[in-house]
Amino acid sequence: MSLKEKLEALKVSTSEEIASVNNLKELNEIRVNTLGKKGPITAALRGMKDLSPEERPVVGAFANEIRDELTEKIEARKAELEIQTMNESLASESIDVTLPGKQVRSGSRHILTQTREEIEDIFLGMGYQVVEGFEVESDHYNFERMNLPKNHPARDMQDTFYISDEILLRTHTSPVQARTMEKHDFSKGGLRMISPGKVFRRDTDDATHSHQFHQIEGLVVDKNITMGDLKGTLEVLIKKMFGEERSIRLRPSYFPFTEPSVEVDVSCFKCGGKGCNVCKYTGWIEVLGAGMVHPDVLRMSGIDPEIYSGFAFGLGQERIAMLRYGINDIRNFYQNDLRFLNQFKVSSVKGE
Ligand code: 2NL
Repeated sequence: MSLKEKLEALKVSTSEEIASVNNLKELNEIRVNTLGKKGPITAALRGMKDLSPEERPVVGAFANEIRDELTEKIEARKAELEIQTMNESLASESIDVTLPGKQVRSGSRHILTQTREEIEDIFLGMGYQVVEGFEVESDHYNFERMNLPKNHPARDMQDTFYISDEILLRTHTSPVQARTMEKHDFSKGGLRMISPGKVFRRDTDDATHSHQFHQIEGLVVDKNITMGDLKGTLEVLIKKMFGEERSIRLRPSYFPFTEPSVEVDVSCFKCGGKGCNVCKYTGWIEVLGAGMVHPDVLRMSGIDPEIYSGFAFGLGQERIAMLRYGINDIRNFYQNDLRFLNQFKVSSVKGE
């Protein structure tokens, strides 16, 4: 058999093999065995040195032709087999798009957080700043600067968590206001602020008392601030929290840090003021305490009470939420019972 005949036979047998092969691995083996360095075509091209100079270009061209033809056939078969492999895997790997999806269990802001944010929004809308401070405070800022004398019962070990003689867990958020007041630059205008946060009192927990609760205090100091400003501001707050139909009432009271001091009542939102079990047949419900900032408290923060005056108030977030939602045990807020919390579930995306 001449070299040309051998090459012709190789072309025929390899073409048959390519056509009948059924996977990419075997096809690759054919390519390596036929066209590779150790394959018959390479060998044929090497054997040309034994041919006559006339035959050499003819056989060389023929060998190249066969190599190109087989390469093309292998590439074409490779493309076919790739599509076939893909179709087979698509057929075996099916997905059921009708299966129900995995449920996403979303959380929600706690009802006390919702209450705080609602109150913050009301005051932000009136140009107040929201200021947070320390939960661990000094006796000086917590009591002394609020005009509570050394022998005042609130300063007793029985009522306050002391860390040392001078350091304690704050019993109200007033120290935040004292710290803000003394830093405020009144040449740039008055101060309008609220301070929300945790406060601590040495109480035995029951349905209406907790040793730790959440307070929001408010403070306005400027020239010409009057009791009228206090009443108008609290009326806005209370109507937004309890309904536009509500009215408020101020009763005289006493706090060491305000003079005069008042307790603030809202007209009963259940009976409208006629008298019922919620308002204990008085028509009114006490919601917070307030007053005009005591001149000594202003003076201790470096503010001249002859030029400036102010009002302040303090409310319990728990009390407001208990009244609004008819919650009768303060401990519900802290037990993380989902049956309680889920009653106040709202979308975690604000405004949705
Ligand atoms: C309550 C109600 C109140 C204040 C808090 C306050 C803060 C400064 C100056 C004066 Cl910096 N007062 N806060 C005033 C009145 C009432 O809380 O029932 N407290 C026992």
